[in-house]
Amino acid sequence: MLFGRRLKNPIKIADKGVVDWKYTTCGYCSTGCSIEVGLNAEGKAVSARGVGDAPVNQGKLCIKGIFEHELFNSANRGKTPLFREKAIDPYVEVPWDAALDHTAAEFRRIQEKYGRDSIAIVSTGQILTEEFYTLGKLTRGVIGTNNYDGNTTLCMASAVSGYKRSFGSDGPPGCYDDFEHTECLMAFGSNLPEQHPIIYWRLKMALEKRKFPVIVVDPRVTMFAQMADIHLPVTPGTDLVLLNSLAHVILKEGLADRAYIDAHTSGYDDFAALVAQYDPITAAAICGIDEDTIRHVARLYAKAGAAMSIWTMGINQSTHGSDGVAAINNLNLITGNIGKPGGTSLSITGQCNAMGTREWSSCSGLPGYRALEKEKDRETVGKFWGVDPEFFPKQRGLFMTDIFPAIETGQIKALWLVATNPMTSMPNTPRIRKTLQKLEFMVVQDAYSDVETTQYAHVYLPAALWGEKEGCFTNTERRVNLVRKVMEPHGNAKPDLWIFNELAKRFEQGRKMRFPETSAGVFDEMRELSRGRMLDYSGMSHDKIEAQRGIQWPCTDGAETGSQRLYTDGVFQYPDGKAKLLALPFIDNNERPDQNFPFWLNSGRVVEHFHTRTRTGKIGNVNKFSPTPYMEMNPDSARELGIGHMTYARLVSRRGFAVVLVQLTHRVPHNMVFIPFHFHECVNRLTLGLLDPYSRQPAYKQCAVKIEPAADQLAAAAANVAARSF
Ligand SMILES: Nc1nc2c(c(=O)[nH]1)N[C@H]1C(S)=C(S)[C@@H](COP(=O)(O)OP(=O)(O)OC[C@H]3O[C@@H](n4cnc5c(=O)[nH]c(N)nc54)[C@H](O)[C@@H]3O)O[C@H]1N2
Ligand SMILES: Nc1nc2c(c(=O)[nH]1)N[C@H]1C(S)=C(S)[C@@H](COP(=O)(O)OP(=O)(O)OC[C@H]3O[C@@H](n4cnc5c(=O)[nH]c(N)nc54)[C@H](O)[C@@H]3O)O[C@H]1N2
Ligand code: SF4
Ligand SMILES: [Mo]
Repeated sequence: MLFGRRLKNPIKIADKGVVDWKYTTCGYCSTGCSIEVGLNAEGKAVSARGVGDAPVNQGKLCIKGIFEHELFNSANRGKTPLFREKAIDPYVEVPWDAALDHTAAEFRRIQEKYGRDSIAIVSTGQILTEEFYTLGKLTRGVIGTNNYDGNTTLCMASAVSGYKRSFGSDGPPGCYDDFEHTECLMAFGSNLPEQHPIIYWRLKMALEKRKFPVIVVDPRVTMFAQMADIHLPVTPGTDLVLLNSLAHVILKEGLADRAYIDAHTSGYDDFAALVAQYDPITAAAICGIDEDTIRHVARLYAKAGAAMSIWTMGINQSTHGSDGVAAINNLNLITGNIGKPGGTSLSITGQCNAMGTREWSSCSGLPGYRALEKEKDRETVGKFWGVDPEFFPKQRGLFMTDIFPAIETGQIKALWLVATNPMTSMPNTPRIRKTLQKLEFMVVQDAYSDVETTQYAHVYLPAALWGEKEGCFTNTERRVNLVRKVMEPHGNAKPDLWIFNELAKRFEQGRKMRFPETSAGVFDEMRELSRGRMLDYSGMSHDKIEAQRGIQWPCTDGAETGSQRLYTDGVFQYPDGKAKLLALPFIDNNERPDQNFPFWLNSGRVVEHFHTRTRTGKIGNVNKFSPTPYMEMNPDSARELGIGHMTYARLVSRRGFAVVLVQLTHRVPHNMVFIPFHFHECVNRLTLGLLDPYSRQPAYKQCAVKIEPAADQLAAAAANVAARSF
């Protein structure tokens, strides 16, 4: 007799006819998985697989990575530059020369008429590091506007700011290997299983070998919260109160690491005086976590031999984003958990190369974590590039979130968007639409011609996508990995590096400077500029990076490989070598639910989609699992309002309204709804986006809405379909 599998049809893996596998690095999230793309005999990309000996993903990929090769042939890729005189005219196709000549001429005209800073450049966390470096050189050294920033202000700015305030520099100090050593993990506002599935898999692997407590702080019962040992459903926007209270208990009960505090930190007295005010009873009333649980978690964390914290957007996207990050750093400093295996403060980054832009794009300063404010840094970079240091501004200009209001007031007349789609991703998009219509000149440089912003632009420049060009990405654990060119660019699209170099040639100053044509040439410049610095790249080369499947900085010249952790010697980047313990009072400044707008509106992501869906919305094998904008709503609140499962509801905020399909679930509490932000004309029509005072990052996760059943369900369904199409 035959049993089991032998009775069933054997599993057949279709032979896709792969004749060549090409090494590259995933272009979606910051996990940094090594991928191989399979090409068939005709040179078509037909498959993708994880790289088995890659330290990050060890052969695994998430659903986005598995189907990433399908991007090469996805719909509505930009094929050729587009141009129109007025933003209401139809576009015409033009050759590259014409598009670039016109762009450079318009930039010059506008700068001559309104001043150097009347042009704004907003980039991304999704192009290659060599491209970031070159865009920085073009912006800082040639075009010379100070209003230059990236979408990382929507994403990582609070982490950057918190790291700088605590440690004297940006740079996540830990690594994934810390899961193997930690004795307690606390995650704040991070939905790791969906947003960083392979980092989550690393955590699960560590937990299979050795049990340690996992504590998840999130107002929603996410997939991560469901697997946690302790879930703390914090009141939105009050993590800072919880963190101050944890510190309160640790100090009061004598659980702090006094030796570490004395040797490696400053500011203890002010910090201790501040947290003394956050006793668990007072804190519980604000943050919604009961006093006993606060005490229990504080003891668990402080008594663990090594404890680590990770966090993502639940912390960063808040009016206390930067303070929240600094408070997490405080927690780890007072327990001696920085720079040791399993003890760290690890910001989980967002986009594939959000780290690359922080390190090299010059958005907030100069390359290699240099500051515009420092004369020595201006001189070093000026000399290296062949630019008069006096040409550089002496402090950073506007953040992305301040650039749009400056367009409204007429201070900024031209905007160049590189790989970002603010018409869907910025808060309060009805206002962004009106803002973009005020521009005299706008350029969109994107891999897709149907990106919503193209509707408001004068010039569209089609960019080559990940895998159609070569260069580096840096991931969450500071690992520099290599994207090899797998495929020729689609149609007449060009790599961003080529576009930046061609534009540089169209300015007199650019012709005097050196702009290497190849990304390896650019990488050589970065190596030189990084030599001896914290983010030392001097021991890396493209080939060495590929051979090791990624190298963590610092990697000094001659070193065999990189370094897993920062601050292992307890020496920080402040002049006195000490980290700062910061006193962080909580100021309740969010828009909160009230009688008129009784629900918290929370927003975030789902595993299948990436951001504004320009890519994942076109990959059938991904889109089919999450094709429709929807809202998570608590069944009890829905019943009270007469709203049924899978019916449409109308949400109203003080900014606007949106119609969404309702999914009833206890994942969200009674007074909260959650909407993935991936869909155009949906959640960001409602969001307020109050800004963090340090990082200028919007508080996307907290605003107030009211909800009613949609009167006309058929019309609502039609609107819903429109929101998911391109
Ligand atoms: N599939 C997929 N993966 C991605 C992305 C994607 O678009 N799709 N994007 C990448 C990028 S750029 C980023 S930045 C990351 C984002 O990764 P995550 O930050 O993990 O994802 P989000 O869903 O935005 O938000 C995480 C959680 O924050 C919680 N939250 C809301 N308010 C609060 C609060 O006040 N306190 C706390 N503690 N938590 C709160 C939300 O309930 C939500 O569950 O993901 C990256 N990975
Ligand atoms: N409500 C709400 N809003 C949010 C968030 C939230 O949690 N809630 N999260 C925020 C966060 S964390 C982020 S990071 C932002 C993301 O916001 P955006 O940056 O606006 O989102 P993307 O869709 O990733 O836009 C990137 C664009 O780059 C293009 N692109 C991809 N690769 C390349 C390339 O190599 N070259 C060029 N030139 N173009 C390329 C893509 O086609 C896409 O149009 O959204 C923010 N908005
Ligand atoms: S986890 Fe992130 S980097 Fe890895 S395959 Fe998925 S999207 Fe790509
Ligand atoms: Mo992000």
